[in-house]
Amino acid sequence: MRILESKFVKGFIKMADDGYQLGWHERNGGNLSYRLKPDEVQSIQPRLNCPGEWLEIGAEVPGLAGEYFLVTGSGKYFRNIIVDPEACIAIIEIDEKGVNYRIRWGLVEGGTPTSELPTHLMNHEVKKRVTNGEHRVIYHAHTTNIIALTFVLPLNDEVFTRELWEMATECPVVFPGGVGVIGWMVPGGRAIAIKTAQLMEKYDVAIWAHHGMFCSGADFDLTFGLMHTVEKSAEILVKMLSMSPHKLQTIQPQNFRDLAKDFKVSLPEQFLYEKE
Ligand code: 2HA
Ligand code: ZN
Repeated sequence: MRILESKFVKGFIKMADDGYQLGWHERNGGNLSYRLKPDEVQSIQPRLNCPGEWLEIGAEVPGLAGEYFLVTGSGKYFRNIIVDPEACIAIIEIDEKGVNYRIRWGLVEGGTPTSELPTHLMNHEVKKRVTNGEHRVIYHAHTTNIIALTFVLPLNDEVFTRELWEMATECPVVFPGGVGVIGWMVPGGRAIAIKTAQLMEKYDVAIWAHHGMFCSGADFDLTFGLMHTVEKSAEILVKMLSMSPHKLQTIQPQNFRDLAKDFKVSLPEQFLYEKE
């Protein structure tokens, strides 16, 4: 099967372009990665390039030994992915120890995988384990409204989750586990990868203060939909706070408990605290 005609590559490119169209990927902002299924690796195997040299990931991910990922390239612009995917994205293979990778397809004009490769792969390793292999997509975007909120809300999981849940009834159903938040850190390295992966043990959404968001999911639709829902809710909160610092009415803790029962989701009580 020609790589660019594979369903997973088409889905990846569409998702990247959808994010660009929504304004989440200025310049080279954001990155995306997908863990291939064994039958997808098999279907494209004859079209992969001869293995090149092994390069360091910058993190250890033994749980991903031998896996293949489709990833965006470092410094590449999301807006160019749809017009020239082979120059902007790559398929990489992880070695048997989970410490090196090599490029097997793509980045035809040169380059390396996303600068956030340590965070992507550490998140994948956690999610592969805690979801029994179900999650395959990790997505990082510079979502305007979530970033704006990191300047005015306290940087803790409870406040962010609760305020986002209150802004749209669908939110607690779409992300019943809540969202995790980390304070500002230098991006691109192992330290922020470790912190983010810790949040991914528990959440499908991790917010990086003054930077953006990471989402994890089983497929492109679910992961994009999650990012979109969280960011939409943040947009409503920004609008609400711009009109008034106070709510005249809102969704109350007991309303959430009633919703949880009918929609068969479990909402941790940690997020349903009473406000003064
Ligand atoms: O430039 O978004 O976090 C890519 C990024 C780094
Ligand atoms: Zn970023």
